[in-house]
Amino acid sequence: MTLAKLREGSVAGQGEMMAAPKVAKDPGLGITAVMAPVTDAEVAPTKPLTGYERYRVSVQEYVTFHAQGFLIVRGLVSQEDVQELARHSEDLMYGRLDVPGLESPPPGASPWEIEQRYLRVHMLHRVLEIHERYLLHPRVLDVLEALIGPDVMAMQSMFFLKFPGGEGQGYHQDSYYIPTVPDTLCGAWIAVDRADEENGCMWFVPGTQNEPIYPTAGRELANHGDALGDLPTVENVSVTDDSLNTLSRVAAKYAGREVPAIMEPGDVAFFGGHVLHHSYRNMSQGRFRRSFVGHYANARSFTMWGYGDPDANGSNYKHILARGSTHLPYATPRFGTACAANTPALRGPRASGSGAPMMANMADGEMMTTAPMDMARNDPDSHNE
Ligand SMILES: O=C(O)CCC(=O)C(=O)O
Repeated sequence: MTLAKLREGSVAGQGEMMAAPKVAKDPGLGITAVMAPVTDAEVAPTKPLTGYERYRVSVQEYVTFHAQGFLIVRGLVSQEDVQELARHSEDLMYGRLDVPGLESPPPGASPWEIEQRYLRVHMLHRVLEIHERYLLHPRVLDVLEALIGPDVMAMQSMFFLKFPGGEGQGYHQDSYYIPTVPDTLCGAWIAVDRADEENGCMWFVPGTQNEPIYPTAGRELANHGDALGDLPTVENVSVTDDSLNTLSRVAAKYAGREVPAIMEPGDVAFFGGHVLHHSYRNMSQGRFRRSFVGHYANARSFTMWGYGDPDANGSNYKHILARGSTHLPYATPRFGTACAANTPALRGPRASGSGAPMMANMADGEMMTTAPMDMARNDPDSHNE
């Protein structure tokens, strides 16, 4: 992957549409993607999850997510889990794990050299149990179930190791990279370290969740087809220089509204696929800004995203059914992390998932018939009689 390619937006930053090699790495950006195929033969038996208290989203949280395009749920992930991710990040950096596609540090490298090798790694849930487990973290899925569910598919994982001095990512919209139809994409960003202005936290532009997805040249039809008559193209999405990245002009319509997502370890930011966001370089002297990020969609959304597979029947079969059920194909987690794909109790709505009562009530919904016409039906006064 080259920086030029990133600028074109064809693979930019979200690890999609990556071509044939099993491992792709751009040394300049420190982005590594591992694209291991999954076969049924490799799928491990289900490991039940214990010890997680279900998180139930409040009405206010739901409203906030829609009103500002993102929601931060404080302390959603335990400190124990965060510490596991932090320890794991050191194992990855220092080459203590044998991960296909990740090179061990060269002999004699200094800690500084070792820690600067990777800005982020992509899609390791296909090769490491711990990444699968955090992509399918039950409390993260609890929130997604409320925001974009009840049926949830887990599509992408990224582990940011943003070291002091590590680059940011310019304005972008995630659904540009990961289109789904209907468009239900949502990211979940788990803070491993405190993230603030100094070490390159995320910034969101509330209001932009109502904007369409702006295409780059050559991708005009990718998200909205030709339904929007005056949709302009943009250039250099994800590039940090705002004078090149013309999505910054969309952000400028919301001047004064942009906010930093200041987060403590264990806080999780949920952000929809349309909201404009970006991050700056890590300007701190010695503070990492590590985070584990998953991207999800409603499991009933169709997608062709992933690995450059031109299969017109979609790529849903490659993405894990995390919660609920779906009429579309889906994948089962390779390492057996409990989720809807391998645990009937989480499958719903016909099983016992939280979608069950919802679906049952749907069947009972009021019928709107055309005759006989009841003129008083929508007249508020008629109810006072
Ligand atoms: O963590 C960052 O700096 C950027 C992450 C991001 O933009 C994303 O996950 O979509």
